[in-house]
Amino acid sequence: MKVYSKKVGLIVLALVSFIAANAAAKDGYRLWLRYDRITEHELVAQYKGHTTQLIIEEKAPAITAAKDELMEGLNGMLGEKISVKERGLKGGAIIIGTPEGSSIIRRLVSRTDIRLMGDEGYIIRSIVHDNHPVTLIAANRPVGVLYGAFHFLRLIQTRKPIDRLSITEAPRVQRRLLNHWDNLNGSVERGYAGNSIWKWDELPEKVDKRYKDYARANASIGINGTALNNVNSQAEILTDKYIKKAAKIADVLRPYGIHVYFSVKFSAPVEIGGLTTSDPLDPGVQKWWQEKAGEIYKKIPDFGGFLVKAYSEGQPGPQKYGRTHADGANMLAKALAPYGGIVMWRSFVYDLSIDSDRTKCAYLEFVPLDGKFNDNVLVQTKNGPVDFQPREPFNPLFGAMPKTPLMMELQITQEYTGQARHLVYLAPQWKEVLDSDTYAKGKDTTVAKIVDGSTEGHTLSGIAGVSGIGSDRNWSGHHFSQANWYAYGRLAWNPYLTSADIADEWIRMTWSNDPGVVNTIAKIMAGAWEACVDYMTPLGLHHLMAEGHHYGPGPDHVNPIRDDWSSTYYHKADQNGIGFNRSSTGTKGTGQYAEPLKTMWDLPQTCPEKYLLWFHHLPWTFPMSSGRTLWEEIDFRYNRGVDEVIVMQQDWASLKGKIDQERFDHVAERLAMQLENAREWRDVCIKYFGGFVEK
Ligand code: BDP
Repeated sequence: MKVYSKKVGLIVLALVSFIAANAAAKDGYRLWLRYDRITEHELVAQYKGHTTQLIIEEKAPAITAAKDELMEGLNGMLGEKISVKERGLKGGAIIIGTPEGSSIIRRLVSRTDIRLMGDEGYIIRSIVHDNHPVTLIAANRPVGVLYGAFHFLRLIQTRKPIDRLSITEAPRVQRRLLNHWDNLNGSVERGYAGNSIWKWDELPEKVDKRYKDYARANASIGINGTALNNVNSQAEILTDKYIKKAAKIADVLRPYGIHVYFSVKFSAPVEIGGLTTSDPLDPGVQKWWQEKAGEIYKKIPDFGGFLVKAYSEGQPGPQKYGRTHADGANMLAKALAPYGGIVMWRSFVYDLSIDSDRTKCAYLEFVPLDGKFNDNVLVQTKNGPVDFQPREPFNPLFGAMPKTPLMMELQITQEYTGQARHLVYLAPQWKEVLDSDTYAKGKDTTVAKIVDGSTEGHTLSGIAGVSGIGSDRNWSGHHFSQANWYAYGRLAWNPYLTSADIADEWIRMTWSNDPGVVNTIAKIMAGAWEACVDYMTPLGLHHLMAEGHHYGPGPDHVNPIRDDWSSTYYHKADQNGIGFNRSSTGTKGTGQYAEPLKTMWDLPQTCPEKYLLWFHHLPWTFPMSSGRTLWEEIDFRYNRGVDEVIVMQQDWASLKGKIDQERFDHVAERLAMQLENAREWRDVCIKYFGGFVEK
């Protein structure tokens, strides 16, 4: 009887923990840090052989964070509590630490080797010590140890061997930021996953537990900075009240190596400082910003700096006082310099009085300022010259400002790519830009090499992703939008990774290691972006979306206020043809690119078809490489896009029963919506453009 009840007890216990694990597994909250129990027995035995104990001598917050993560991850995946101690090897051990804090690390890893890894890099190495298998995770600074711990966990999460490791890793880009377009009232501009996760009204008294999970997720992919508020900024973020609130967030993020930044409003000295001017050359204004910087650093000693959208889309800027972007940026940079802060000054400007072709404006305004920015200023530049369209050629500023570190801005939130309703894996889009050769300094001067600073030897380098994170339980709205957050972080760390490799990691960590599941999801993700380009804006078309929400199609949209907020401005379709002539016979936009791109893109015959209507206005009968006419090709692409979504849907359906029902259903529902939307895009655009074509 006793035996029986013990058995029942065990079964109940097992059932309860199974249900608990599954409840947590289903809603997507844990992102790619799921740490579910590994069921392959042989693998478990192998992993356990290397992970019976964790040896740590240091107490730095980032090392404690690494310890907590390793314990949670290993316990979760292997089902056995790892013992943590300071010394005394027995069985397979993981030893983590820095040469400063750990005598064992000092003994077992050469200082020179570690030094090479820089401030954030790490070494993971398998050795045999005292006859025990040992994994060393060593770094110069505690945060490197934390990054190394996440890497080590990722190996197990993706079922890689861990017995003969020899890994050295260091980030290629120095500042790897998320930009939250979060307003202080809790709303998120272009956010599709609920409200802001920053609960300003509760802070500083109450600190939401979610901030720590946010920090863990970001640290796991190497993100080391976050601009907390919208680039369309409110001056209040700089008041004592908000600095105190932000300081609380910074306290939670600090152990995870994440620095807090503010988007600031250029008119803040007038709006909240009681001054009559915000002129950057005015000594009173300069003093105000210097004092403000002092106040911030008192409460947030590792504050990162300011992000600024100036003189763009109604935001105030130095131009009001007859000053330049450089005058404005340098004034702020001077205020931050004593504390090591930086300014990220955006180049997202398009004043049509400078040029009637919007894509040319930023170049014309910023290139003359090259060399005029202070050392702690980055010019933050969107991947393409319009605005995060499904596909754009790279922004011509990349390569055109050699003396200035250009920070690249990508959009994780899917403003123009179906928001949180469409499954669109954006890493291929970002890779297309990063891998683009600018030819700025001869062949193989890729955008990635400009962004990481290697082309000109800039030590300051940066990349920013407009966050898609919100208060939704699954953080990103769509389970697959999480992949864009993940991929962004991995590419920010190393822009030379491939989108397929990143997808493979993410799928294994987020969905399953079952090869069938991995292959199917990988296939869906690999084609998703091109499908979206096909059903929204094929062949270089752009900015065809409906106004305001930027979601559905609106090729006929004409904005009465601004020409360049109209779709017709971009496609210029008429009886004679379609496309924006930016060639030397048109706006001369191609002239902003280096040779041989300039010449190649200038002629429709040599311009890649993916950019054809971006640079050229062509007759509907223009012959395409497929043998079809341009009009037939447009029609073909729109239909192909829809067909691709149908295939994505079928592929997804084949996963039924192989992944948890809750996430399966959620994605299936969204795919149905995506298909409906794709058809709408096709039908509306084909009907509208078809109206111009002579039948
Ligand atoms: C556009 C968005 C707008 C942003 C702007 C920006 O529609 O909400 O404020 O970019 O980047 O994509 O400043």
